[in-house]
Amino acid sequence: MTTKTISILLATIAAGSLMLVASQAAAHAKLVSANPAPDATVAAPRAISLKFSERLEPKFSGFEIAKASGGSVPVKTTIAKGGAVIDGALAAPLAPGAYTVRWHAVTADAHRMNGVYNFTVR
Ligand SMILES: [Cu+2]
Repeated sequence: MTTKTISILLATIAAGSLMLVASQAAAHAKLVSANPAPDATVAAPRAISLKFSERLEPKFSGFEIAKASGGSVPVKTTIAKGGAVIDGALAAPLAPGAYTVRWHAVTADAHRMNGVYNFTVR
């Protein structure tokens, strides 16, 4: 093999693995939208809702909410069977301040994804 042939071969392999990564990523749950939205400042929400790109496994998907100043916030999460939305019901409206949402989502292919975002209650 010439050096040119080898470099073409390597470029082909690199392109192939990029495509593989892209197709695997497409099968993973991504956060599509949320209410309150990431980095938003909102009036005290009664509920928090996260929408994903894929159907989720309800047993293994959910989220927690923490106050930036410390301490977690009780939230009961539910997912409709075959659904891509995690709904979180709050026992009480949130007090003014900064909050962090930590979500975990498992899709039908058993891949677990995690994410974190913040919002502020005015
Ligand atoms: Cu996956």
